[in-house]
Amino acid sequence: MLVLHYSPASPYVRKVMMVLHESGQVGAVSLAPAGGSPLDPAGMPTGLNPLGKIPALERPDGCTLYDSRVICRFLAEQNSAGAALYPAPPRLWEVLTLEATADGVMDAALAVRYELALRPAAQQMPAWAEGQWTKVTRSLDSIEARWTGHLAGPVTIGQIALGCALGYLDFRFADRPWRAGRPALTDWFARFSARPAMLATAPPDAG
Ligand SMILES: N[C@@H](CCC(=O)N[C@@H](CS)C(=O)NCC(=O)O)C(=O)O
Repeated sequence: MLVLHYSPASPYVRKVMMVLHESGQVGAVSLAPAGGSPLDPAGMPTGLNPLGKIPALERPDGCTLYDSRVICRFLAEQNSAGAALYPAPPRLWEVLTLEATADGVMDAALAVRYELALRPAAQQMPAWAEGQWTKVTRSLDSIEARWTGHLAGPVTIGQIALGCALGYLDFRFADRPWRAGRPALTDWFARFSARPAMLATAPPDAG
């Protein structure tokens, strides 16, 4: 059986879980809890992913796959519902670029979280964190202005990544509201959040 090294708080893991739900493959994967950070990688599957990151998908008869983009694509190729998440070119290139933008939002937000949560206050660099946050806001503005057409049609990996990125902002950055001035994204996310796959993969309470 496939084993997914996993944390319910990770937005990248959530992408993988969303693909499993949307393509009806939840039962094909068992979950192995993992957790950690660059400062504390002991709970990470470093023997399987030398980068020490999750998600990582262990295959009984092949190499371990890592990076959510690789895992999602692999899982999507297992059946037609999964394959539909990746439309044919030329639309594919736009869908993959939307996914890359949403992943970049997660990367920048996670960098801010690590800076604020892991680095001692006296060593923090607010300008660096704000520079990362600007990547978040600039990307959301770009999606609001130019990408809403891609949010209207059937679900794609781009939409899944965006849903996970916005869910992560709500989960970790409630003090930095992203909805103001972005009515199209706000409406879309409210509708997308009602999908069974989104409800089933919601992160735990931030606490
Ligand atoms: N590009 C990777 C990013 C994965 C990632 O950064 N995951 C975080 C958890 S949210 C992690 O494992 N962090 C631990 C670390 O960076 O050492 C992907 O898409 O899978």
